[in-house]
Amino acid sequence: MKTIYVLNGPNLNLLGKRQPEIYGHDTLDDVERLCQSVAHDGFAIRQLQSNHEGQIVDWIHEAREDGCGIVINAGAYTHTSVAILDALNTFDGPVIEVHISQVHKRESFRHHSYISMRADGVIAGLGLEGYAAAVRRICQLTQG
Ligand code: DHK
Repeated sequence: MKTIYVLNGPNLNLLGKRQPEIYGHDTLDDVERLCQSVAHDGFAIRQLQSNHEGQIVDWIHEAREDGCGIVINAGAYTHTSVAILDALNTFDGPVIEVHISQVHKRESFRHHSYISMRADGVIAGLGLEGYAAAVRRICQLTQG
């Protein structure tokens, strides 16, 4: 079994409750169910969420050992975290960056992403479908 890490950063634990006009009404449990439903046979989803930068770094290190790919929505750390970029640069498999909202239509501080400097794909504004597309892409890239 190959494991795809689906990592979520700060405030995404409140998905479904937080600013639903931007992030929608679905929850992180819905994200996990969706990812599991689109993962090809032979792939497992390990979805995790933390409000703490170092915890996300630790999970990326864990993925170095156990993961075939990483889907990451680092929340606000996307725009600030060199530490998460450095951690992703230690990971050999594909990395897909996801944003639920269309960050480029929003405040200018959301237009820059440190994670994009490492990501093999970037998805923004597709809502939860972005996670599904990212999982499908990692399955394609690492199958066989
Ligand atoms: C989620 C967040 O929490 C924000 O800080 C990002 C991202 C956008 C999203 O669209 O999923 O700026």
